[in-house]
Amino acid sequence: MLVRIKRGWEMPERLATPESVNADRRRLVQAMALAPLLAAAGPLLRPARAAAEEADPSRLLYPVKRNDAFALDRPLTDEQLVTTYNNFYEFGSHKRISQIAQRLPIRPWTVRIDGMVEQEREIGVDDLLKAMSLEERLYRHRCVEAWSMAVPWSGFPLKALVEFAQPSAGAKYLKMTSFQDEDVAPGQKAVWYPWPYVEGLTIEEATNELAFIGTGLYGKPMPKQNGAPLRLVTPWKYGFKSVKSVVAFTFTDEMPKTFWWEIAPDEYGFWANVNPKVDHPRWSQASERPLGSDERVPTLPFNGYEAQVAHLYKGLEASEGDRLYR
Ligand SMILES: Nc1nc2c(c(=O)[nH]1)N[C@H]1C(S)=C(S)[C@@H](COP(=O)(O)O)O[C@H]1N2
Ligand SMILES: [Mo]
Repeated sequence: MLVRIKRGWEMPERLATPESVNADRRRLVQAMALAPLLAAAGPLLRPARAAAEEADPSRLLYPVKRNDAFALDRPLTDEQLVTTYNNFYEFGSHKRISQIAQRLPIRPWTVRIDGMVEQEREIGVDDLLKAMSLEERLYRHRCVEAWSMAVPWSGFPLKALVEFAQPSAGAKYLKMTSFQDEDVAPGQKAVWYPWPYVEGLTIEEATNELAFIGTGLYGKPMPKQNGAPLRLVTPWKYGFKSVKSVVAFTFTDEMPKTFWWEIAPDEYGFWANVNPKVDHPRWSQASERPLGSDERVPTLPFNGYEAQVAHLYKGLEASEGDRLYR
């Protein structure tokens, strides 16, 4: 995804390269200027970082037991890549946000459960973690920009949170909202984006066995750049559905207006199911580049999860058509 002045939209990495190269060059020049200072400050900075890591009270919960029902057809992506190549527009519209994302305070972290529920409530993330049974799952992830990864998430089924929330019978959608704090996240000063980042699922999708709330990665608490302390994981959909650092789960009978849909409704819709046969208006979705590889591999229908989720969309093909796949 790439921003030009007053307008945001996504591009394949290939086309985005010229601008990100310029931005990287600027950062490189800045980094070179700062290098001697940083080297001197290194010993001072390190204890602060260690203290921040120790401050995550969930660290003792990990690693959690792997659920072997969710296996992979490909090797896991290198952890170093997964934690340094990120999309998190709150911290910048490029991939190298892992350092600046460390600014995000993740404790205390309160999650609001509201809208069409038995009773609206707020719960601290550590109490929520205690109420849920954590497991590890190996999932594929396919970004709409045509790069992909395969990672071990820790967390709990979204279905368990829906049951915990006790939605009323009329609720049709679950809307998920990310944090908003422009003092922490400089990207949120870009007023042409419809902050906060919002995503949504139908209740049927949210209670499908694949829908997952990620709270950890590679047997450790979720890194901030990957969406600490909790983020959605919907592996059969394009990655932009998997909203990070969620602060509110809202049950509603209206289809939520999602972040990328508001920016470019013809390119990034509500459904966003992976389909190699339906191209993005500006590039092919037939193949993808696994992070860490130079070779492209074919993209699979529903990102390889057709058996688990295709039935969710059977009745919708006639009315929604290609909108199911972008
Ligand atoms: N709040 C928020 N969530 C987000 C995004 C974002 O910019 N902000 N980017 C999305 C996109 S496009 C992708 S591909 C994944 C990337 O997740 P990762 O950095 O853990 O690989 O996060 C998704 N969730
Ligand atoms: Mo993405």
